[in-house]
Amino acid sequence: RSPIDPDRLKERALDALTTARDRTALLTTCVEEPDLMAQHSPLMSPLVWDLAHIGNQEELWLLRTVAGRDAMRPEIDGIYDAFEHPRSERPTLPLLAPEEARRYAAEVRGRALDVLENTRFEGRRLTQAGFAFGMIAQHEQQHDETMLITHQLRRGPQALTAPDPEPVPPYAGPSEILVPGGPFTMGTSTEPWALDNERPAHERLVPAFRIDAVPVTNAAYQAFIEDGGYGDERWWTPEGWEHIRTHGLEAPLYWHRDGGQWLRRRFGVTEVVPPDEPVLHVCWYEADAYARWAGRRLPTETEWEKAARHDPETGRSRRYPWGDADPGPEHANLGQRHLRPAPAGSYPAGASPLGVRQLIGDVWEWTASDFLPYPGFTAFPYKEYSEVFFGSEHKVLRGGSFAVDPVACRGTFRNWDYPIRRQIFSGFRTARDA
Ligand code: AVJ
Ligand code: FE
Repeated sequence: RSPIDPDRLKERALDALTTARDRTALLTTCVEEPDLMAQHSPLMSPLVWDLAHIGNQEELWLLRTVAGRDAMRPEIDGIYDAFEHPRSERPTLPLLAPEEARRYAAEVRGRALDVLENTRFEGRRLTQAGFAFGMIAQHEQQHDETMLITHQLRRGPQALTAPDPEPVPPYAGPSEILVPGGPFTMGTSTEPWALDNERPAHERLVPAFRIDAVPVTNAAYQAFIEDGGYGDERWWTPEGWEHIRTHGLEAPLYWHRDGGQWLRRRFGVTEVVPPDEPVLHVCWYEADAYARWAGRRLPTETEWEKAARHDPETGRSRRYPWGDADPGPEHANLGQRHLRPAPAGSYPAGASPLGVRQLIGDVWEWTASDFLPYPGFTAFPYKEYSEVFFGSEHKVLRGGSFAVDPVACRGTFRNWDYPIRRQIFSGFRTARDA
């Protein structure tokens, strides 16, 4: 049984597409044209590539695949195929100029809304429960997060602003929470817009473990730095040690020391690193080393999801830590409402039944696990979303960040990246065997 009212799915699809486009518009109008065309880091595409790629994916899935229309501009498909050109090469391609890219994406959207109106949310799997529309809204929001990453990498004056999260009293609850052992249902077969890698629901047996009640904070991470953590080989995997030595890493990305204190650059503004905020912009190797230094370990992906979804009273897995209701502003810091994580201990209304906080939103949380398919996985609707990334090269991140919209974030949602990446909005929490 789907927790989402099927009669409202069309309205939700329209709403999700509109919300995504508003965000895209903001991220691509708050800087001048040269900043849209520039490559701010070889890790990222020019913003104008993301803009037209968003339109091109929407055209491909909603206009051509769902509605059977002909290609509007077949000559640009190759340019916006993420697999044809690596990000570092994209500035050299004959990209649509900003105005042209905007017009193309808007034209696709106009037609896609007609398709939405005329499509029955049933029949073939692509249109069942409006999946294709939900998938495209999620795709756009994922690129909106990618574009925010590019904004953070960009040098120059502040272009984006948002109110800060509400201050909260320092977190004073238990530092870790015992999650009892026993079976747990991981993944989903009922969430209508869940992507292929979240499916199907399946049972896993999880031994009891303890997990941090809140994400690791800047203050805690600074203690690791001050204790010489980056210079002590004992805490690092061989690959991690090699990586930090080669690249001279000694603190999270964007941090620099100024006399006795740590400062960081955040969307064009330099500030003192706030002690109570979840640590941000660490790679998997750093998260893993911190955990070992603390006498702990990263949670496995299964443990993370059990902490987030398992209701010990009913044995059921919830959609979110707080229940089945969609995320509201009282539950989690999502959707670029704020441009930073909220202090540790925020959102008590978003806690899991056992009291674990901030699992959803704030920072993506590195887990110990490789990105692998669930038993019974089938690629849908295309292998290049998940399947080609399965294996030991990528580590799983869970829970979403302040930068991701609720449509692309839930208890089952899986993200992944290379263990060296830290331009993403990544943090972590630690765990240990019970
Ligand atoms: C799921 C965030 C790893 O950005 O590479 C966007 C999302 N896939 N377009 C990525 C995605 C295709 C993907 N991540
Ligand atoms: Fe994409």
